[in-house]
Amino acid sequence: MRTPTEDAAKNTAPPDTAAAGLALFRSQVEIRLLEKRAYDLFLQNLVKGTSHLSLGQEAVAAGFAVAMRGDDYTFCTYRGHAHTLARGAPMVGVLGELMGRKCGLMEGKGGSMHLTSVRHGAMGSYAIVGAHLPVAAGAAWSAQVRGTEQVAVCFFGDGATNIGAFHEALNFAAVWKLPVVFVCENNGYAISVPIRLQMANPDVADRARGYGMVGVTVDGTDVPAAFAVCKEAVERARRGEGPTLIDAKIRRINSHTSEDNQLKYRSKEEIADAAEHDPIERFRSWLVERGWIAAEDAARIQAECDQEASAAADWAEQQPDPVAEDALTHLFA
Ligand SMILES: Cc1ncc(C[n+]2csc(CCOP(=O)(O)OP(=O)(O)O)c2C)c(N)n1
Ligand SMILES: [Mg+2]
Repeated sequence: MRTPTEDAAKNTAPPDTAAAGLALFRSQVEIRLLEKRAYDLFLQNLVKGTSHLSLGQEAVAAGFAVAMRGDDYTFCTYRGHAHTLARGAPMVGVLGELMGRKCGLMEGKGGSMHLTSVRHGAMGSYAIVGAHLPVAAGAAWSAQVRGTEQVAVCFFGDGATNIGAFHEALNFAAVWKLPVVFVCENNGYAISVPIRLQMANPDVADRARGYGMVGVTVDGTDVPAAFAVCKEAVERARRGEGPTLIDAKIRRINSHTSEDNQLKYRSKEEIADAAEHDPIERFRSWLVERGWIAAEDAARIQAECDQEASAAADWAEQQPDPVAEDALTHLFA
């Protein structure tokens, strides 16, 4: 008998058109340059509180966004700038929110860890580890009941796989064959705790078999491979064939938040190694080798995205803060 994991691998395909390849590239570059800008703003004390960057982790967020339909749902964690932006939220809305300005996605009242843009299907960033997995299953159930063929994609870290809600959500989704994709962005750390101290079996996809769903492991820094897995999982859900658990092995280049010193828990060599596996750089070479983009055009896209992030940051910085009366808007009881 084929294992669910083998079945999953057989239908995957890398981006098969230059247009899909370029969309993936641009999305990742936008995320990278927006986050670098966000870090600069943090150092200038313009981003209040902390923020969780995803330098080196962009491929999975971009891969799903390109593979998804506009009305599909995304649920992510506090490390959610990438996912929200990739679904189409504007840079000014994201940077404005990080700076607590009224032009922000939630009018400056949510901040970095709660980015939401319902209009773009980005149904929230959740700061309670694992809390959003049952919520994503619920959204998928709603789509199933309504017969809309929408898919919910839920992103979380390796640390979240050891929370009770992980088990409840995956079991429920498998029993009901819900159109949901569970994506573990496995960067090998929960803050400073390495994966070997978190779980006896570091291969998260192995757990899928226990729930009776498809499990797939992929190198999340290999953009064509990751995109293929994203696309197949979304299509499987849309065909009514149920959920998938993806273990995307990625490397976090930055520290856990913009505030902690990662040298306290990992070596300079390990950080340098993460930077060497930069998915954007690897994918740029892949596109150039295929003749889908010229090196100058890749550089032009990078310059355009950098300019866009700068302009968004400058504009947002000039915008007003929310006022006291705004505290009472967007509430329901
Ligand atoms: C229920 C709960 N417990 C603890 C925390 C504190 N906390 C914030 S981030 C984090 C680590 C999560 O690691 P992981 O799921 O691997 O995600 P990553 O930050 O690596 O993307 C923890 C324990 C929390 N926010 N929620
Ligand atoms: Mg982690």
